[in-house]
Amino acid sequence: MIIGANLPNIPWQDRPAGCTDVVWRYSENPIIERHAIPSANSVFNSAVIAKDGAFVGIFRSDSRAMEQQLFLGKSNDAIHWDIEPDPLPFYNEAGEFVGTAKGYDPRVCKIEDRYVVTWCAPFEVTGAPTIGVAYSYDFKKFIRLPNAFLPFNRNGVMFPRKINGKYVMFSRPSDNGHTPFGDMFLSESPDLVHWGQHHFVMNATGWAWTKVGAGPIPIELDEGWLLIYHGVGTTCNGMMYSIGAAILDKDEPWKVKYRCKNFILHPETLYECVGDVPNVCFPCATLSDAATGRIAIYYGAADTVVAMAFTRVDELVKYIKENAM
Ligand code: BMA
Repeated sequence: MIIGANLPNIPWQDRPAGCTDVVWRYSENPIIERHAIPSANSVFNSAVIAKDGAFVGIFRSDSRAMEQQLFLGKSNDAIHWDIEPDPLPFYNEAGEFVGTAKGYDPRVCKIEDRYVVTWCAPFEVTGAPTIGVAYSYDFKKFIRLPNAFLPFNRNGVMFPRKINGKYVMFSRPSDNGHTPFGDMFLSESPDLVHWGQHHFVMNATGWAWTKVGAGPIPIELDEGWLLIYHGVGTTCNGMMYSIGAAILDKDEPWKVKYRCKNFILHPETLYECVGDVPNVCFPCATLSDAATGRIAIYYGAADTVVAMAFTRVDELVKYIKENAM
């Protein structure tokens, strides 16, 4: 059902005995502690991807000066990570250094021969949030492209192949703060620089009554795109970030075929409910194995650590359909 690579070495645990949930947590969570980088106060919403039989990633850390920065990491098992101590340097297409990676919530997408990183970047001069774009051929040198959109925008998430000849990216127009609204849109580009032809995808509703934003890179299935996303509800004590799932049309991915009315993971454990920002599960990546249908979901917990959860594609698709809105 997954159209993608066979990755037999992704992390995996079977559903624990007695658990009936469609998504279950890794027993050794969190996999990355808050001080995994020397300068870090926290390491959380981060992106990982398979490369050459092993794994690489872009990690979000808030320093002890609360600077939001991105760091490169590598791993042989996608559980234990070696993360560089210094933030990721960017270069322009002429090869000149143009500064280190500032911002948050990275996603990494392999598309054709490039790894494309999108993240919430401060717009020049104003520092307002927008979508930064950079790419690398080798995960060593990263070339920064112009920001994809005007402020204010967050949760820029690419599709892993061109659709109808265009690059496609989700985004979530926002405000300058802790946005109390937000629907998901997607935009098309011929070149990763010029973005337009915008489409509405889904709104905030149900358990995600405040806002929604795309999560990991969508997973291609035979019957459409599996979208895992975050959704937010606001309570008298602040926002709760949970994880949701939907299936989008293959050729017109702004068309939602099924959207699950239940969240698939909600902050429940200590590491999700206690941290710098309590009650946050924020997914930024998956690893999946087409042969077995196994999916490992990587999510930031309580804006403090990185955690992992598992599901199987056939069970998740069945659950989405049986519980569609
Ligand atoms: C969002 C982003 C995320 C964060 C979440 C909860 O606006 O800043 O990085 O996980 O808020 O604080």
